[in-house]
Amino acid sequence: MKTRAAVGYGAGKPLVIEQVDLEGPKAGEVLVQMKATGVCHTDEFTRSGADPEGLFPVIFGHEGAGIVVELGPGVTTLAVGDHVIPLYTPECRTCKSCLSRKTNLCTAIRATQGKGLMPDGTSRFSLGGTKVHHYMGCSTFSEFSVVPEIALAKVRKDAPFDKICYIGCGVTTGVGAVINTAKVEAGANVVVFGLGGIGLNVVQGARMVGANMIVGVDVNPAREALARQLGMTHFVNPKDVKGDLVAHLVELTGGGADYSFECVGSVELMRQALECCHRGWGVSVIIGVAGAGQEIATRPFQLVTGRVWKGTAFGGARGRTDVPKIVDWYMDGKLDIDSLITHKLPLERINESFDLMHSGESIRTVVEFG
Ligand code: NAD
Ligand code: AHE
Ligand code: ZN
Repeated sequence: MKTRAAVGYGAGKPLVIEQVDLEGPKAGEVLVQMKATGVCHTDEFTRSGADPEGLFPVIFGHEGAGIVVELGPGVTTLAVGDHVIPLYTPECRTCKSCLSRKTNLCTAIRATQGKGLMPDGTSRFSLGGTKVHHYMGCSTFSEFSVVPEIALAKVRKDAPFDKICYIGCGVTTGVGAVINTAKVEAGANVVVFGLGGIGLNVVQGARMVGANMIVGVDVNPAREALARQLGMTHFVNPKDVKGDLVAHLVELTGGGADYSFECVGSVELMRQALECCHRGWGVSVIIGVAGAGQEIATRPFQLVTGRVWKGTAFGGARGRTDVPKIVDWYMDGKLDIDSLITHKLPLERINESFDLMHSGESIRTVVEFG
């Protein structure tokens, strides 16, 4: 079949809308009609050429929602017509990682996924006979995509696609980082670096669990109002701080953050996020992803004196189990998604979403498939 998709041909190049050839689902795979997709900073990270795993040509997108239209042989847990959210972190429930109960990082298909391929080592997408890569196992910037069964969360049918697509990455990552990775407790003081599509979900996750201070740090002053609406109690613009930002945050939080989160992708901020944590127990969670060749650094003294550095992917969520619950939280009014979706575009204008991201105008742009 043919599918309308935004194709990335090379680092830094605008995506091109094409009619791409798509093979049907093979064993254990499912054909999904995408109804909506968010554009995450990670799509832009890879499009820009910063991702050491980046491959071209490729169909980006990993924050989608859609409907099952065809099942490959052996698929038993989904039916045609089911509403689904693709998962870049699958949940096979049988690999060593899934069975460990210590991580959400299912390893069943990570090797082929990282090469832009389906689990059998081939791509379903092609153009004029040339292979086009899948992206993070999802490729949601295509009206139709083939996704492994273990990488699809079945969700309720009354939830709007143009909102719940965001649960496919940003919402789950931010809220999950608070609940699953940091396990923030009521009364804790939290510092969030970066109040974009991820950081604002950390803020609302921290509010949900009853955090005391929720300090937001961002160089964009326009982020303050929405962050306060979601639960931020204090705003710090590093450009307005005279002297050292870390010292300022330690003083503001009465000795340091119990938990901090880096939601930008800057190795300098990752260091500041760790060092603003409380001596003896502060935990800093890295969410942002940094480009090829970049490394984090701190004095070992920071860890010797009890601070803990952690990282999280997809907020530590087990997608097939947790994503349907997060959809329920949204539908029950416990999570605000609507305020964070600031822009909507048709697929033909998807490149504008990257401009909106860079100018700081958008939190999330959602592309709807008409
Ligand atoms: P975004 O562009 O929406 O938000 C980034 C925010 O950081 C913006 O508000 C921007 O103003 C702010 N910022 C930039 N420089 C800053 C600085 N020096 N100090 C303070 N604030 C600064 O991006 P996003 O979609 O929220 O993604 C954030 C990061 O998280 C990216 O690196 C993305 O790739 C990563 N990410 C990781 C996961 C994961 O599972 N670990 C999931 C999704 C996204
Ligand atoms: N390819 C990058 C890694 C990027 C990365 O860490 N991705 C996150 C999800 S970001 C979603 O917006 C992730 O899931 N990581 C776990 C994994 O297995 O990739 C690089 O730096 O090589
Ligand atoms: Zn993402």
